[in-house]
Amino acid sequence: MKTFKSSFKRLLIVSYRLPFSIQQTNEGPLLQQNSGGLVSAVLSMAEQMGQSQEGAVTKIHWVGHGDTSLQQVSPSTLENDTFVAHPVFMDDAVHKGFYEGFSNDLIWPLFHYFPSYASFSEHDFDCYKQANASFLNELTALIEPGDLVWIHDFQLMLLPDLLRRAMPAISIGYFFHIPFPTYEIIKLLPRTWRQSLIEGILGANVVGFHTTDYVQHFLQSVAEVLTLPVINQRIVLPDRSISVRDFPISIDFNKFNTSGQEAEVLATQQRYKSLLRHNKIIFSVDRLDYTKGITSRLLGYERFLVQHPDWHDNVTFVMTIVPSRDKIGHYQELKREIEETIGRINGLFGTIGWRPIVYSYRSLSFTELMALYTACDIALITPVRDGMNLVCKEFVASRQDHKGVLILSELAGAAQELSDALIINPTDTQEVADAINQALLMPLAEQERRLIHMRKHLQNHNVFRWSHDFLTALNDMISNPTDLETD
Ligand code: GDG
Repeated sequence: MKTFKSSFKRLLIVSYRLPFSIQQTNEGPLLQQNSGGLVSAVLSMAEQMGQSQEGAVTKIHWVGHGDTSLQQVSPSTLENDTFVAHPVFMDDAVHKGFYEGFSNDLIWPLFHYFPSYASFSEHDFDCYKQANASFLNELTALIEPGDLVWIHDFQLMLLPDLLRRAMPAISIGYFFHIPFPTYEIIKLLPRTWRQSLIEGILGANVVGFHTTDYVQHFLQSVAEVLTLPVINQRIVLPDRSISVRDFPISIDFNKFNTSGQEAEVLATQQRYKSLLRHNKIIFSVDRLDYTKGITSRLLGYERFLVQHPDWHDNVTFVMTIVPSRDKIGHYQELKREIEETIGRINGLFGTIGWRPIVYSYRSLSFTELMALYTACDIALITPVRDGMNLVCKEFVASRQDHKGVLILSELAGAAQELSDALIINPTDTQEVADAINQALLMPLAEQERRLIHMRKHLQNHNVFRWSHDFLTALNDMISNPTDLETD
């Protein structure tokens, strides 16, 4: 693992979600740390940043939205060996307009190219501004000279500029986790909104996206909205410049590579294989979301079953959907559509002894997820738009046996890196059906060749490299704020 040489004192992470939640137990409230990608990356940064002069391990401060469970516990509970959490509390109505409204009902659909799902509300934008200001208040109370602030994602686009105005000398990084769309989409936002959002992001010293396409789209919007000069991917302001670059997020390769060998995972995997009568297994797991291309995936599988009756009874599609935002109309509609389609396919093709699709609407434990990654013959990942998509990377990393085929949508950011997958367009039903057939017939030597190539890439480009590269770029930018040489 590379060591990170920093010139800053403390790292402050800011994201909508905190890295842990509170579980109520008989012994009182207990801190439960999440295990997501960002948390792993930041944990490794904590290790790399090493120890403070007093010998104590440097703790990472994390500012995020505080839900009601956090309101009932004392601040001293919100700390463990690695993190100190700083919850941002806000009025319920403001939170609703900020999170459910502006973030999830406008920015999410718009930036994933679903403009017809976007709802434009002045009230929600007002809440978004208030919520970003609440994050600013928490931060300014916390920041000490020499701190570095790393802000994440589309819920906090205004925060970098708010912070820059409050503390002009502070070092700010900003990373955007979803696609940044072309200017034709940004142009749908009212003029003053798009200007505030772009100016908001430009408060940072370094702005990161998953792919070079998103970088180009962002720079195009900067040029259109603010007419600022761009030299070598740096936006030039009178007093400083801002570096805009791609930093493809990744996973903890070793964790997924080794977890597949754990006894509990192996036992679960064997149980699944025998329950599915050693059929070939196609697997997918996604949050319930219209961006994930779940319906077109089902239609591709249905076409495959129509065209290849020889595979009936010999293949099973294990589809897991993780509940998400299911109080929102579009999501309820999507769930109904998915479940009707699954019912129709199982009704059409199923027999007493064979269900073509085994569907569950719940979250999997890590052991179950690993068992399915390692048991399946095909991972079928077909978003119609996805910033990156970590599931496909996790599948590849978990296949120490070099068996299995990844079918991946060209509309996922990950497709730019994982070109040894079978790359498909998810709306092309025939292409999906053909890819399933091709994957089922693929010789083991070809599966191995493709997987080895992708695994090597992910081993070298893991989540630790992602955070290391981002913070190094930020460190360099702060050391040379006006140097316009290529990064
Ligand atoms: C956003 C962007 C970008 C999923 N189901 C279960 C489960 N998961 C875990 C996976 C994976 C993560 O959740 C999902 O990550 P994705 O990247 O696929 O998607 P988003 O949550 O939409 O994330 C995305 C990402 O940010 C990072 O920048 O890649 O494009 O939309 O780690 O393993 N984990 C368990 N059970 C489940 O049922 N245990």
